[in-house]
Amino acid sequence: LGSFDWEDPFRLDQQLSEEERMLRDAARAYAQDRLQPRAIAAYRDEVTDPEIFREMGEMGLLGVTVPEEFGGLGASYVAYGLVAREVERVDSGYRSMMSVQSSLVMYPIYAYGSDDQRRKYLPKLASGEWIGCFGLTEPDAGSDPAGMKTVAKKTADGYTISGSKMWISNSPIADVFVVWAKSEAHGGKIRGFVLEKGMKGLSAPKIGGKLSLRASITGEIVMDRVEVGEDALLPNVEGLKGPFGCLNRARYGISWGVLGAAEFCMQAARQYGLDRKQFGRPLANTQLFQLKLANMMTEISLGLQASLRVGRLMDEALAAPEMISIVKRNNCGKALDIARIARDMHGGNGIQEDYQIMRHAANLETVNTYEGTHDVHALILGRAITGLQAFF
Ligand code: TGC
Ligand code: FAD
Repeated sequence: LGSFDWEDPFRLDQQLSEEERMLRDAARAYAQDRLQPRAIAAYRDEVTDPEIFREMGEMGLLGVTVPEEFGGLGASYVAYGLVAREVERVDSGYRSMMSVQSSLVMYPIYAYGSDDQRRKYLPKLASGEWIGCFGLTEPDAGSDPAGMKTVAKKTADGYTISGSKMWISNSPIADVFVVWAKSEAHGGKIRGFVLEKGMKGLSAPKIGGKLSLRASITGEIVMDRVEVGEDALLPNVEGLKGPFGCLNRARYGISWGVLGAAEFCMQAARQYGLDRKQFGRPLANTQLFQLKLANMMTEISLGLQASLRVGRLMDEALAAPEMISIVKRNNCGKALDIARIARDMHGGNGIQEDYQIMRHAANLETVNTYEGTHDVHALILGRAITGLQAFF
């Protein structure tokens, strides 16, 4: 029989390729050396440093799966997941910045864009010189994006886009906006457009007062008859499967990311329990404390194996969206539970910023909601199980 490592119960490490291990280690070193020292203040002061995109670009962490000829690494989806886990081990907001740029901006330009669009945008997004955002959600269309009101009207040489998007990560500092609108010229079907900062009628005010994900800036996208040429249209996709194709990738990345945050919380709770004595013995020497740690380790290790399996299937183009719903939903829900319990295990210290647990717990509230809420993913799975859709 083999030995047991509580930090890697199912020997995930052995299931990775050499290239995946190297990228994971580089991402961990960057996240710990460069992001960790900034995270507490960035969250407290609600500051998003655009320089982080440049740094991530230099490290090759933007567009990990995009081919090298467009500035990416051409690496596996498993590698992308491993990067998300390392970045989110520090803060979900930093992972959000990275995954929006990679899965929600670079991916659609790569998968649905023209050659000109790929050449124009991808290298600068990969280097972090340009920052991207993805506008799907609207004030009155969140879980139900088919209800969007943003509209593109045909003009002589392009389109006029009007509408507003809500809760858009990166938008106030974005150079490139991938937005989804109902296009009158395409029978009202949803089409993607690439807009650029500075276009007349385009603005992106910041949403203030967030008590979660404070290191990642969030805003609106307001489009007041923004005029674009035909070259702004993403030519190769039509309908909701356009944005959903991007969401599949981002949701998958999140399934790894949240487990990085959960691992941080579990490891901190374990150390706290070993160091802190009450009733004459370490807290970790009590049955209740050990039960909580055992539950955490079990959920994290099962979640990692599931994400690895889905990632391998993605690399073979065999992953179904429902598989992604399972890991996005379960890993987010479990990570949120783990962070809340770790907060409790730290007693009063658990609410103090230096311990970093409360920040993770608050962040995970957002991650459990965006990219399809916990309940919406249950309905996607319920539909697959019963053949009956229960959204309305
Ligand atoms: P439904 O009838 O199910 O499907 C409409 C069309 O879309 C296709 N489709 C998919 N294609 C690829 N991948 C998927 N996962 C797909 N899901 C659906 C489907 O085949 C169909 O195609 P066609 O050709 O037949 O028209 O659509 P519905 O309107 O009934 O959708 C229901 C529901 C609830 C599943 C869906 O709307 C949903 O997932 N809602 C959640 C919305 C959401 O996730 N929003 C995310 C916004 S972006 C974000 O949060 C970024 S945060 C990032 C960060 O900061 O990290
Ligand atoms: P609603 O859809 O109004 O849901 C409210 C509640 O009702 C939830 O509990 C939900 O599960 C439940 N509910 C909804 N429908 C049903 C149903 N049929 N049956 C039962 N219960 C239901 N969007 C983008 O497009 N781009 C971004 O970059 C982006 N970044 C974000 C960053 C942050 C910090 C946040 C908070 C959100 C972001 N979002 C982004 C938006 C996010 O995707 C939405 O908030 C999410 O999809 C939920 O939509 P909603 O907030 O309108 O909630």
